Amino acid sequence: MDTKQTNSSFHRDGFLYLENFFDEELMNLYQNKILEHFAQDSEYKHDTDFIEKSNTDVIPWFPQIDGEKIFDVVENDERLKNLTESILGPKWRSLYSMVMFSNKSSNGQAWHQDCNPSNSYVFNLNRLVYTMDIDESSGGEVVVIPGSHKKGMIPAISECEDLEGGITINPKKGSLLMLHGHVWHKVLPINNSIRVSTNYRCVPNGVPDNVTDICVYRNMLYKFSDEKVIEESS
Ligand SMILES: O=C(O)CCC(=O)C(=O)O
Ligand SMILES: [Fe+2]
Repeated sequence: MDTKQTNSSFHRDGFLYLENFFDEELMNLYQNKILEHFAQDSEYKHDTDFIEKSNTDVIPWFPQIDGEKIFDVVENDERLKNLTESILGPKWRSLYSMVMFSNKSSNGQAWHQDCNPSNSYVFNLNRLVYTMDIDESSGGEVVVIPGSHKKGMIPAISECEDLEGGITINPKKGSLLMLHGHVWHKVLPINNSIRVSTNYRCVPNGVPDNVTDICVYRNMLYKFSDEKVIEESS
């Protein structure tokens, strides 16, 4: 892997998608653990107001907090650490890993930015690992607007009906998607199967741990820790 090239394409586009990054056996172990967990517990954890307003239909799980050691393997992967360091620079920090589960025929995630873009140095990096193939038939493809991490706040719905210039990624099992927290992105509705993704979030040196506490949608800013809409945009 040419880290100079991957680094410059990440900073130009706000994302980097790499297929066949993780081996199949590891992905099977992850997927089985995830399905086992959600077979027992697929209650919504977000409050209903949030689900309705944000149009975000995912159920989170923090496997490392639950002591699931297998989820340390990606975290400790030297290639992933090197790639992260080349993008974020020295002294970056891991925040947590979070599995996101969506039921069949659910809504996916509306357009958003993971955190406020007002300071270009203050952002999170998502390192998304896909343990199953996601395509047109499953639904749940990821749409990203290249370069939008440099364009500030995502436009309110009244400013323009739809956002132009998105590219659709169909993440394959074993792939890695590095996504800048300021980039405008969404997850399309889920069709014929459940959908899971696993995110290893991290931040550059100096960025606070709670950087993703306020998420930016086209209709609002939402603060997770208070479970409150803090600003509505029309
Ligand atoms: O599940 C995905 O593919 C992307 C989810 C997302 O928007 C995020 O992790 O910030
Ligand atoms: Fe996101």
